[in-house]
Amino acid sequence: MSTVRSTCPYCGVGCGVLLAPGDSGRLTVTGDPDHPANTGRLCSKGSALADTLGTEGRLLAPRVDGHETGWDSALDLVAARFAETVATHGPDSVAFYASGQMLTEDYYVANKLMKGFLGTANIDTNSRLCMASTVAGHRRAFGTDTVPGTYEDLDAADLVVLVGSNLAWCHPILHQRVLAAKAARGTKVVVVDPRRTATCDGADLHLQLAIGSDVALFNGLLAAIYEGGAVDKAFVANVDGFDDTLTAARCARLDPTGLDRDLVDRFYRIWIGTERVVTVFSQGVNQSGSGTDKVNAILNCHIATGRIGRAGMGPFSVTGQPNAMGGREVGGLANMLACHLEIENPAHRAAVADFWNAPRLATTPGLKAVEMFRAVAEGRIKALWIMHTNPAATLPEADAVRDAIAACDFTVVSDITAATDTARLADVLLPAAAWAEKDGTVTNSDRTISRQRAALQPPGQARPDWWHVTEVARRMGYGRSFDFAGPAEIFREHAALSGIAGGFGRDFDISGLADLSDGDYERLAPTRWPVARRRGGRFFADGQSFHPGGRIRMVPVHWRAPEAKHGPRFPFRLNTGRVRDHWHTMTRTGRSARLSAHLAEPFVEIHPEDAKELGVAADTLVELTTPTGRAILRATITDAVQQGTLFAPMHWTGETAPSGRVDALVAGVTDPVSGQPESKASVCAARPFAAAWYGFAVSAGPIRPSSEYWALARSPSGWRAELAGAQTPDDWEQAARTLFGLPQAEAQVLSDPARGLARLAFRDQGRLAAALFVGPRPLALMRDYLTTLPDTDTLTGRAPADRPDPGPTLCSCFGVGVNTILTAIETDGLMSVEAVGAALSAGTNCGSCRPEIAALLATAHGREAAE
Ligand SMILES: Nc1nc2c(c(=O)[nH]1)N[C@H]1C(S)=C(S)[C@@H](COP(=O)(O)OP(=O)(O)OC[C@H]3O[C@@H](n4cnc5c(=O)[nH]c(N)nc54)[C@H](O)[C@@H]3O)O[C@H]1N2
Ligand SMILES: Nc1nc2c(c(=O)[nH]1)N[C@H]1C(S)=C(S)[C@@H](COP(=O)(O)OP(=O)(O)OC[C@H]3O[C@@H](n4cnc5c(=O)[nH]c(N)nc54)[C@H](O)[C@@H]3O)O[C@H]1N2
Ligand code: SF4
Ligand SMILES: [Mo]
Repeated sequence: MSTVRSTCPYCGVGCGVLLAPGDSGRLTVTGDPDHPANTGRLCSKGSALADTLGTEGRLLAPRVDGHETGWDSALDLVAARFAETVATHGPDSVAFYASGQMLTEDYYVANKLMKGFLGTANIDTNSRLCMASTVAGHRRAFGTDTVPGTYEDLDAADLVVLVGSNLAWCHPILHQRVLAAKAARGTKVVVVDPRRTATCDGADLHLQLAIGSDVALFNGLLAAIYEGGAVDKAFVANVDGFDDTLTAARCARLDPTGLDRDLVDRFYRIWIGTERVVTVFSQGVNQSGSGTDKVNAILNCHIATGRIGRAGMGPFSVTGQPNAMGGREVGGLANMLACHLEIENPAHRAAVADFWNAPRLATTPGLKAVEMFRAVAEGRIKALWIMHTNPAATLPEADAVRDAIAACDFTVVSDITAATDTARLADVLLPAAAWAEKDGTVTNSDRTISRQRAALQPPGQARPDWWHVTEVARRMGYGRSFDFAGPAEIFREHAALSGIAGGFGRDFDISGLADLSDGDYERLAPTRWPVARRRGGRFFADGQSFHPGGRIRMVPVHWRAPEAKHGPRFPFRLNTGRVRDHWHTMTRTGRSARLSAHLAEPFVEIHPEDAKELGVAADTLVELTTPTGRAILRATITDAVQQGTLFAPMHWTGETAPSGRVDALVAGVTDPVSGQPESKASVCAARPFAAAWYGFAVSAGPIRPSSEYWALARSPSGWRAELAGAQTPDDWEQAARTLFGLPQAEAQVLSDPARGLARLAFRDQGRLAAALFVGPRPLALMRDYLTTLPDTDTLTGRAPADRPDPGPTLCSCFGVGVNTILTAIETDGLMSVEAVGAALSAGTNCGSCRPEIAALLATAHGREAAE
């Protein structure tokens, strides 16, 4: 095999990668120097992609009711049940729940089958939880869902404002581009986030506003733009809604942001005084009961100043998933048709029906994600197909969603593994080919279409997602319309349909690619759309929109408080989001020991004053309750969060930490325009979890915990687990044997029941098989050291004298711990991130940990200065 060019399957930056055979047949993954998104760089997740490949844990054959079967019987069953359900209960009794991680070709056929042939628009996607508010905001302003920004704008900007975006952890390569611009041209960086994040470390200003108050902040900016005489009158002359929008912005009496007035004025002055300003926004904006209004509040400021669609300026929604954009292009949302055509527009419908030769095209919008799963719960949807997403863990009110899927008459899940909260509930499981095993295209945040290419054979019977869909379509009698030999054919059809959309004056037109040969498709280089026969170039600088009449619209918006209301029973507001080294429900990143070392268990950030009042000590466990669910999480006491607010990451599931399923806590409240859930502002109560014991386990083999709290992760020599329970077991040795599945192994037990301490080691043929440490309080252990011991012949609680405790891993590429870095800073007098890199290599590969190293330097030198 020679080197294969492909695209990273994680975030919407869409970095190019090179796949090449490495030692012992393992694939190596490096950055593609020729890809415009990353020019060779990769973040920690991209750098560890090779760790996540391999057949362990993969779903290798179709399963019906838990039993392996062949493709024919599984596909026949799916086709028969969907056909039967439509025939008996009508088209709207079936639904498809898709994903912004599907390839464009997979997505296109799923959308075509549902909307064109089954006759229902009940196909929605996890992008509803992700980008829907941006889509709705763009459509209100521009008449279509067009992202005006490009990555080059970040390089050319003099001010980058990051609103509700933890760019350093969630789009690390873009963050590095912003920091490079800062170094090269002095670009100022402003972060607008209720929480202090790693992104704030490289920022000039952090506006730590109250959760949900962004509309007020940007309405204030619009008023200041007007009062400061910064309106671009020539541009606004061709804009609708200016006066009403300004009036709405200026009528606010209240300031809900909680921000210091001087700080806000400084921000307004910088924004107004800097022509080249890019306002980047992400989930802190979208995932809100007023998400669409937040989007328009931001767009309004750029439109009023004419700072849009020109080099170095514009509003810029950065997409989360690798193909969130592609999904929007094919019409993966329940309220879109295809190629940015509208389901409510009869002319658009007629054109698509004609192009597809569709027997019964859906005529009205379908159910959006949250409504869709409510319809499942109520039995209105009786057959459901879930592809490439894990809704039982990631939709709000996740416990109710889990129950709904379990109770659904017929559920099909296409996944690469059977070990997910959703796959465990399926009637039929279809094995999917994974990244690096399949071909297709994805569109990144700046509209660049890139190829994903296969470098490996799919294991067992796994087949690509597009094939699952077309085979079911064929069995339902639609073979002629789904007779695709491969992704290239699907892509050509999609590109041709986009030409029809272009004929209607739509933005998404890639008809210039409709005649690619298979060879051209194979070689397709990263290409930014539009690639039209009619027109190309940038959008909106000419003041033209896609509304009838062609004028851009400003939209009057008013601040509203988050939907869920505080009260004495639920006094906290719960914010949720992501960590640096994990991807969503961890079915891939969780397989990598180095990615699991950065943050190995679910946690909740809680302000020191709140912790004191609740009696929560550092590293103890906290029980959170909301009107919809309950969770137990590790307390991280920090003033990064504001008093009265909590932050918890979304990544842990029934597989990795059943009491840490954060979406069980999140209310199913949605934005009235976009239907996107308010995932960052649930009301919540907190109290200490009364743990009788805390434990830490390492093992060469699988660990099977059953205590009230547990969190499982991969480690360099097998597995590691954090444990805690409300009741102390009578016999630790018996409990540990069950935990490790080691009924026979030779045990070494040290226990001090009076003090609640126990230490157990199990040996197998002289080597350490597993060990368990127990204490009455959170355990101070050298965890990163202990995780290296299973399968060796040592066990001491302490690191050997010649091997100091490295502390928690910060740099996952080189496995460098916090203590190692702090010691080097102190003993070698290191002053900069570069100096730390030169001494320890930390931060010199992917660079994702550089903000955290900078924070360590600041703390260490701050401490010295204080001494
Ligand atoms: N490491 C990693 N990277 C990822 C992903 C991953 O799982 N892991 N997932 C990808 C996906 S799909 C997505 S969508 C993106 C998400 O990327 P981001 O949106 O950057 O990530 P989040 O952590 O969800 O949320 C961003 C910030 O919004 C803030 N926030 C909460 N409420 C408000 C508010 O009312 N106003 C403002 N201004 N801010 C608020 C939170 O404090 C948080 O720091 O990341 C992508 N990249
Ligand atoms: N509380 C809270 N909840 C959130 C969010 C938040 O910020 N806070 N963020 C929301 C956002 S922005 C998003 S995007 C969602 C993400 O949520 P999900 O999409 O539900 O999470 P993933 O873990 O990415 O799920 C992807 C699934 O696809 C499987 N898979 C991997 N590769 C393939 C393949 O090639 N084919 C198929 N068929 N399957 C495959 C994986 O094993 C996994 O089960 O979560 C949302 N939920
Ligand atoms: S920034 Fe990281 S996760 Fe995102 S595409 Fe690039 S390498 Fe992949
Ligand atoms: Mo997302």
